[in-house]
Amino acid sequence: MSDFYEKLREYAAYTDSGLDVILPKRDNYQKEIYEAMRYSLLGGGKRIRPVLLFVTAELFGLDVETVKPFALALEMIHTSSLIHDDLPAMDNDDYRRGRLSCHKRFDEATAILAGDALLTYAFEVAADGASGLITKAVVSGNTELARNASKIVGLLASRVGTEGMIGGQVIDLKAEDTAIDEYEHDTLCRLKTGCLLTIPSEISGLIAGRTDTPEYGLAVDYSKSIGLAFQIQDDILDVEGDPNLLGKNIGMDDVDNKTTFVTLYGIDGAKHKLEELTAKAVADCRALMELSSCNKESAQFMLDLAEFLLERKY
Ligand code: GRG
Repeated sequence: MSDFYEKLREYAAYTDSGLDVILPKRDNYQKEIYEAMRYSLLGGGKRIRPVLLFVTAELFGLDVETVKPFALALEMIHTSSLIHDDLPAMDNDDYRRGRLSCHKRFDEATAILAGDALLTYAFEVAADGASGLITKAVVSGNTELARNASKIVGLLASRVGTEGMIGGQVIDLKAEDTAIDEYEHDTLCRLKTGCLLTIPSEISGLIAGRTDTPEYGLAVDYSKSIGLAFQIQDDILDVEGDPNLLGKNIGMDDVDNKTTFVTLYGIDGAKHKLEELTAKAVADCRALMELSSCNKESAQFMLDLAEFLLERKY
C-alpha cells in the first residue's frame, strides 16, 4: 500500500503543477477573477478525477501526458461545481477544502464568476487537448483517433450538463424538503457525483481506441461503482465525519432536510451498501488484472484506490 500512496501523491502533484502553470496570475483590470479562480483551484482537494484519468490511461497503455489537458479540465470543472455548490442559493457552505469557501473569501458575485470562468476555461483547455490529438492522428493517419478525439469535448459537456452533473444537482435541490424515493435518489447520485468519476474511463477508452473491449467495460463498471460509493461515503461523513479532517462543516444535509443514503437506509445500511459497491469495484480490478491487454500495476492501483475511498476520512 505504500507504493499506492506514493503514486497517489505523484499523480496529485502532477495535477497541481499542471494547474498552476495553465492558470496564470494576471495583473490586468480583471485580476480579481484570476485571484478567486486560483484560490479555489489551488487550495487543496484530493484530485481524484485527474487521478482516475491518469490511471485508466496507463491501464490502456497510454502515457499520462496524452490525457493531461483533459485531467486538468476535469479538475477545473469539478472545482467550478464546488464553488457554485457552496453559494447561498445552493448548499450555503462557509468552508471548503479547509478554508473559507470562495463566496465567503471574496463575495457572491465574484464566486459565481470564478465558477463560470473555471468552467469555460476548462472547455478551452479540453478543446486544445482534442485538437492536439487530432493533429497527431492526421499526421499518423490514425482516423479512429481523429474521430474519437473529436468526440471527447462533446462527451465532457454532456457529462456536465442537464443529463449529467447539473441534472443531478437539480434533483439534489428538489430533494431538500421534498422526499424523493430510492430510484430518484439513485439517479441523483449517478448524475451529480458519478458522471465526473466515470468520464475518466470513457476519455481513456476513446483515446486508446478500446471502447469495444472487455477492459473498457470493466473500467467503466468500476468507475460507476466507486462513483456511487463516493457519494455514500460523502453522506456518511456528513453525519459522523470530523470537520477538521473534512475541511468543511458537517450536518449540512440535516440542516437542508435532504434525502441521502443515510436517511434512506440508515447509517448501517449506507455502510453496507458502501462495502458492497467497493467489493464490486475490487472484483472488476481483479478481472482487469487477468487480462493480458491491461497494465497490471494500474489495475492494482485502481483496486487500492477503491479501498482507500472506502476508508477515507476527507
Ligand atoms: C458550475 C459546472 C457547474 C455546475 C453547477 C453546483 C452544481 C451545478 C453541481 C454540484 C455537484 C457537486 C458538488 C457534487 C458533489 C460531488 C462531491 C461528492 C464532491 C466532493 O468531491 P471530493 O471529495 O472533493 O473529490 P475534493 O475537495 O477532494 O476535490
